[in-house]
Amino acid sequence: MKKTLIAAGALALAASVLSISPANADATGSANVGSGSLLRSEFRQLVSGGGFYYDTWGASTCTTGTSNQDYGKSSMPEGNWSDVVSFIRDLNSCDVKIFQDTGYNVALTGYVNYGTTGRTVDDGLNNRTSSYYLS
Ligand SMILES: [Ca+2]
Ligand SMILES: [Ca+2]
Repeated sequence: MKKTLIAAGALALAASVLSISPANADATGSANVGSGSLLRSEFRQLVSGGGFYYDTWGASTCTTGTSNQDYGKSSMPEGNWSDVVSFIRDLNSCDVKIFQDTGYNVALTGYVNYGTTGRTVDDGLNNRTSSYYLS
């Protein structure tokens, strides 16, 4: 029984260290995804809002409300962007919902309006995003 508890504790510690220091926090470049002339969202590599960007483009503004998705990206291989997002801004009526894993698995937030100026992601969510929806 005691051994089991120690093992569980070690596993929990390892998991918390992994979430603080993901294996892949460095993008290799900036990326543009989606199509159209309207910028819908911009992710940045650094908590300061600097570094490489990952921009999502669309042909129209996002629709009112968040009951439908206006865009979804189930993985972010462009520029090695999985587990890189530190700062988010959204434009043209879009809000952003980020997920920890590819395929929209493990939601990290509901839809958030980060605004056109943008801001750093909430505590504990740095360098974790691997898929996202815009609505
Ligand atoms: Ca980052
Ligand atoms: Ca992730």
